[in-house]
Amino acid sequence: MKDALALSCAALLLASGARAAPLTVGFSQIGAESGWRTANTESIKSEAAKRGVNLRFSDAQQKQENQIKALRSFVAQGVDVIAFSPVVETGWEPVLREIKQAGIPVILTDRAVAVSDPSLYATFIGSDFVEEGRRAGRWLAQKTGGRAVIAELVGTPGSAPAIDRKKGFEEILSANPGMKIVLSQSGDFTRAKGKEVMEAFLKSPEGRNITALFAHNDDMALGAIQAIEEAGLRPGKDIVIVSIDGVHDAFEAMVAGKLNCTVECNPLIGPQLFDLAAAIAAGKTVPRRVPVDEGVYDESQAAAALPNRHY
Ligand code: GYE
Repeated sequence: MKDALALSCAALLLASGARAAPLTVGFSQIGAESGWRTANTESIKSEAAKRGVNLRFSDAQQKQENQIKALRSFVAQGVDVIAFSPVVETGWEPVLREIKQAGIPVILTDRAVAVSDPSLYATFIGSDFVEEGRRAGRWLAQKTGGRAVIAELVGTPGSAPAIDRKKGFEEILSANPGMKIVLSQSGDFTRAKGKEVMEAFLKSPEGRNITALFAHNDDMALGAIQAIEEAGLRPGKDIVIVSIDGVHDAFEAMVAGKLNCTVECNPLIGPQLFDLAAAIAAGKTVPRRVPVDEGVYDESQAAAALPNRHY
């Protein structure tokens, strides 16, 4: 009854030529851990401003507890739609149930959650991280002729991209017995941690034999490149490096011959996010899963592609 009334009011407003109230969207962002994340935030904020969406934006500084607090405050504020990029996959059911009870639709952006009740969110817009891991693995298999002693810089533990990228990459390794991961540790998707962990890798006994590095994102690869150079080795030559995201600095590193390949993960999802939010708020049915378009770029394509990179 309440819904029907709200709908007829909206219809009346539209018929009278008046503009409906702007959409209020609460967005809980993970943090600012990488170039990818900065571009993602910028895409969401600028698209909201362009469309006149009333955006309540909250930065969780990479802490799940801060995200949960932000989500609860969006419920208290009675926003129209809640969107968030979950830092890790698990631990969301209680707060998602509270949001559902308040009747507010949820859009997951970028990262997925593991929940047993699929009705706890309306849709998920983001990349296929397993496929990104496969793409990195396939590229490395081709580049090395299927022979590589690999160090792996893993993303944030428990996060969807860290779990899925590893899974996709290892799928390719299982078909290539000459490729092995000998070192694997989290660099938390940041440049500083990527550098620190790579330094430790290079000092370890296994580290002396590394011929390749798989980093779950560009920022960790960029940090590792510094560590490799400081250890007197040539990144991109002595150690072949493949990472994921496709941020501007990664393209520059490829042009400089220090990074060999980046698998694109597109952060510019603001327009698709607010299309979905508007459709859901208008009571339309939307797909459960909305993918993002992406490619793979190696060093031979970097210089030509660089001027057109928007993040
Ligand atoms: O690859 C990484 C960021 O969730 C896809 O998070 C995102 C990942 C991205 O910190 O750079």
